[in-house]
Amino acid sequence: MKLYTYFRSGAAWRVRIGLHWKGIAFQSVPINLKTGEQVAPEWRARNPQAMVPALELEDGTLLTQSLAILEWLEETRPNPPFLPADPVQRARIRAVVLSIAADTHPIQNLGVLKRIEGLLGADAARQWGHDTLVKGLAATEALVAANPGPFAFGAEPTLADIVIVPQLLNCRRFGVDMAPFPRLCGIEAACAALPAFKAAHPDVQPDAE
Ligand SMILES: N[C@@H](CCC(=O)N[C@@H](CS)C(=O)NCC(=O)O)C(=O)O
Repeated sequence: MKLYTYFRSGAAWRVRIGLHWKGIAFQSVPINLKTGEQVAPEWRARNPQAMVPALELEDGTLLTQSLAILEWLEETRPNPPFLPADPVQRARIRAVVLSIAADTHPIQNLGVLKRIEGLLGADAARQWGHDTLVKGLAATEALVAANPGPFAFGAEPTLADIVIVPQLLNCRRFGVDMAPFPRLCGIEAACAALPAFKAAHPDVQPDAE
């Protein structure tokens, strides 16, 4: 399998964690978001959304959207699982996932920030990114605060942890003060010790700067 990825992309990072977690060998194919490779006609022809990640299967099928790829992984390789058996827990985990992946990440991704910068300037774009992240973090912290640790939903990591960890590094890049989010920082520390999270970290990717 080939993963079209960028070392700093939070969405690609989610999929890298998922692949390592399931023990699936893959080749990383970097798409450099800084130089605009994602909008080049060759890439847009493959992924009309002009984004990473995308996973190319052995038969050439290209899967896009990190959550769709992770759900495909869970369906085709159920062990070890990302999601518990209990439907209520699964729904609660997916709610945390979507609080980040649907309600926070998309409104402060590279394309959005570039557009704000073009309309209102670099300071406005940076402020927008920062404030959007803080609002999202506060909601996610509250959603998991009462759960047992050390992971978001107890003793085992789940899909929620896969999505939380990349988001926290993104927050640090925007200079967000993490002190008000102790539960999320605890989750990050617990995940940092796991091999799948270590292997997927941006710093150890072939295209890391
Ligand atoms: N919902 C998508 C989001 C993908 C996404 O936002 N990718 C970013 C990197 S994290 C990207 O490719 N951005 C390029 C751009 O905005 O030009 C997913 O989960 O896969």
